[in-house]
Amino acid sequence: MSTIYWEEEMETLPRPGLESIQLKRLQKLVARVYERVEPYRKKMDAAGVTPQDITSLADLQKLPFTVKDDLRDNYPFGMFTTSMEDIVRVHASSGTTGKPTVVGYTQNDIGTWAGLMARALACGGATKGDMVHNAYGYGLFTGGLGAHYGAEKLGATVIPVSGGNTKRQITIMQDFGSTVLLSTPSYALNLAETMESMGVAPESLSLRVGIFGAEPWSENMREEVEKKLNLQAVDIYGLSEVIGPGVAMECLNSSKGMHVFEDHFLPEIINPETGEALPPGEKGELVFTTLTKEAFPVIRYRTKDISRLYYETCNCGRTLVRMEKVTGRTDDMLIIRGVNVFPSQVEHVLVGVEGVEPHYQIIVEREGTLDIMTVEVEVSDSIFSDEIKNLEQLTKRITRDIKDILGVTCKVKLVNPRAIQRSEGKAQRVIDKRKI
Ligand code: DLL
Repeated sequence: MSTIYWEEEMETLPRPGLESIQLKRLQKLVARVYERVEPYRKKMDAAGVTPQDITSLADLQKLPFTVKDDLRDNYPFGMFTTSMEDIVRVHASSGTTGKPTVVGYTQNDIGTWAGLMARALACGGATKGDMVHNAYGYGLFTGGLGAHYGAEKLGATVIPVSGGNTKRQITIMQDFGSTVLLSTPSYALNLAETMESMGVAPESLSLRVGIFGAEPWSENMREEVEKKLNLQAVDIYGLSEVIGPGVAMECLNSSKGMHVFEDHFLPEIINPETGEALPPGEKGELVFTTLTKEAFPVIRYRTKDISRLYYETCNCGRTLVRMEKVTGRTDDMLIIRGVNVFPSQVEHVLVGVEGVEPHYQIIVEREGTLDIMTVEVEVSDSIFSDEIKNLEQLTKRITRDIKDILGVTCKVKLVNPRAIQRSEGKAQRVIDKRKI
């Protein structure tokens, strides 16, 4: 398939040209936040850095990081650069603890975001002629409205279906001829399963591409969703604090992650322990500086997402750096008896085992001083009706694979088909009872 661009000139700009745009935008941004946002000014003063000190992109490292707590401390609107009169929309991310993070947009920001999402959709192969089934949640979550404005800007037809009411969604897909599905990967699986229960064959739908994101999903999960929904699945990344969906997007040719829209977002990878910047190709925590946002720019925002950056030009022609698929967050990582475990690694193992379904949950408890990890996973209908012996073998096989691949001993509990709660947005994969 030939490459589809939304803004070809920007997406294929040779690096020197791109970097010069980035530097100009960065300088403007730093001056603006220093003047208008007290928390930024205070931090920069404490670090002994002024806007005039930013004379090259490397000078970015002189600036202090921004973390979620900075946003919480200034809840709800204390980090906005504009007066509330100029804010036309707010969104919020819930998080698991504490107050939500509130983000704001001016009219220009909404336009920038729509352009970025149009770019992302085109990067994933969507065109004006598509029927876009938008099952990201509408509301305070940025997924629904963010994708909606982008699909409209692209000129596609949007079905603003949001999450939930799954059977009705399938009827809509059939009747309206949805060609592009936008949802979380876990909700895509939920849709696939419901289709099966309704006797709807994936081949009878018109779906061509699925643009899935907002939560980590393994390569095995990609294969599973592609098979079950008869489409090509591509990854989309974003976070509310940076803009929402549309920060980075996988193209149809890439085997190496998602293109970061670098003319708007400056990425860095740092060592999460020391804060030190890491060279290209090394794995660490992703940090973003927004270059074009008006209402709520962020400087060196620590995402806690783990990734790495690849600077080689992609064979799609885009010169934009690629970020590796996010497999976990620094705060997602479970430490089980000294071994680091990411839920997506467990998923990768489970989805590769025949007889189990890609529905699972990880429960972590503490018995005395010992961490106990239990992996609950659903078995398929056929296995479930088999003899006990098969179930025992399956349990042993999964326990062994997890031990071999992750290096951790866990308990495996096979559960009935459909015993694990289905997601309508982001799936809850881990219940850590040590924190309750
Ligand atoms: O999840 C924005 C979004 C909506 C992205 C729709 C893609 C599609 P938040 O609710 O603020 O924003 O959550 C952001 O979700 O820091 C990652 O940990 C995770 N995340 C987002 N996209 C991906 C992805 C939206 N493609 C947090 N792979 C981020 C893995 C992802 N994790």
